[in-house]
Amino acid sequence: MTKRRTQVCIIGSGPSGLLLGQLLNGIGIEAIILDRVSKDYILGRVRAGVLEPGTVALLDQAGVGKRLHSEGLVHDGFDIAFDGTLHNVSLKELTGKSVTVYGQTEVTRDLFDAREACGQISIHGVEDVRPTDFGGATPHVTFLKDGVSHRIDCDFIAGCDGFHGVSRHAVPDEAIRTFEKLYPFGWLGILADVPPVRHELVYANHPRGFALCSMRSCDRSRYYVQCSLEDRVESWSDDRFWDELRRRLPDSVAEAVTTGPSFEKSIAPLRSFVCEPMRFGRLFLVGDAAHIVPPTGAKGLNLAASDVHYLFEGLREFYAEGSSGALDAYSMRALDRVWKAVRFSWWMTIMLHRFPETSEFDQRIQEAELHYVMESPAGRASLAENYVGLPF
Ligand code: RFL
Ligand code: PHB
Repeated sequence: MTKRRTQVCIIGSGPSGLLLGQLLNGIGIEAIILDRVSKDYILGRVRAGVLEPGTVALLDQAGVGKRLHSEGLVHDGFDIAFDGTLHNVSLKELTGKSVTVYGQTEVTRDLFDAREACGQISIHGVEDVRPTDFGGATPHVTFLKDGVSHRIDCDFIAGCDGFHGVSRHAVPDEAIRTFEKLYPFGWLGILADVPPVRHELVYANHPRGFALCSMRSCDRSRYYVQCSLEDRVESWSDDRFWDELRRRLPDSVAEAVTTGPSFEKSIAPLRSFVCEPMRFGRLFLVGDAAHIVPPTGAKGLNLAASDVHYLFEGLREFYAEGSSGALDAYSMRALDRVWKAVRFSWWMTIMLHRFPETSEFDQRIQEAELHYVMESPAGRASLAENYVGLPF
């Protein structure tokens, strides 16, 4: 068994792990990052697209904001479509803030580049990763790489290994509580190199189901339609997808959609999940390892960023001042913001999707909610305040 030592062992090289690593590097704290898959595999995942201003500020703090500011698209609002009409939500007027459309793939690429430039150690292709002894003062992580056993001793373990990772499962059942809600549908998403239909996002509520028009750049579009959980990607030809998308949009928008061949097509189920607490001795869960939200509120990546902020502040204080106050507060501070984003994502999801077997009463309630939110200045302000992200 080979042995080494670091200050923070980070499990997972997604946006949470990489961002935490970069912030720590900026103040001279050493971290080793482990991931079971390769960098190319991670960069091949198509996920989030909308960054809150707080996330952008944190990426700036980590020194990786340059390309984001030159290539990201600043959006001052978005549209909600229902009853065949577009209703604009002006984030700028309602909150004074904007969001930035810049794909998670690009955020991750920038973080990988920065990590390579600073020469910190990342190990990919690891197996059988085990966070161990985190209840005491001498935690360590063991893993296999190319059949050889390794051990990393550290001060802290950051479990940034996503919903299917090992960190959460390393915690004894009696020490953790989980909360989960599954939604009876998924999102079928495509990427295509065609200009976006509008310069801002369109979230559409339609009798045939939800649809979302998003983008990655001025010539790359990201579109989604609500689909059944039984649907298979193979049964959705590009033509079928474009037809279905256009049917769910107001006529004026549908007519303006530019179609073309898709180069990515996938189905994601929708889920809300939270585990409590998010800290177990010297093991901290961060991002999707601790919580999942349906993508309707565009919150998953942004919540990962706020967790990273709280943990980074705790570690900074610990190493600079020898105080564990902010580390002790990590779980409480993170969960307070997590539950508010879980609530917002759930609310956007139930307001905008068609549920199988909805009663006429529930349908009328959904319609009344949409009308109320869009007509009431207080309703719009609440929507906008949550969409740009609550403070952290
Ligand atoms: P990630 O990105 O899942 O990264 C976790 C990393 O941990 C590694 N890993 C392990 N490493 C070592 N040992 C193990 N045993 C390991 N198990 C796992 C994995 O290989 C991976 O590299 O979690 P992180 O960093 O917390 O980041 C969270 C975000 O990725 C996530 O919240 C968002 O992408 C969620 N999400 C979306 N969020 C939005 O804000 N807007 C969106 O439009 C949006 N679309 C999506 C999404 C998530 C999706 N998933 C999870 C399939 C669309 C999809 C399809
Ligand atoms: C995306 O561009 O992938 C995206 C944008 C907004 C959402 C969800 C996904 O709410």
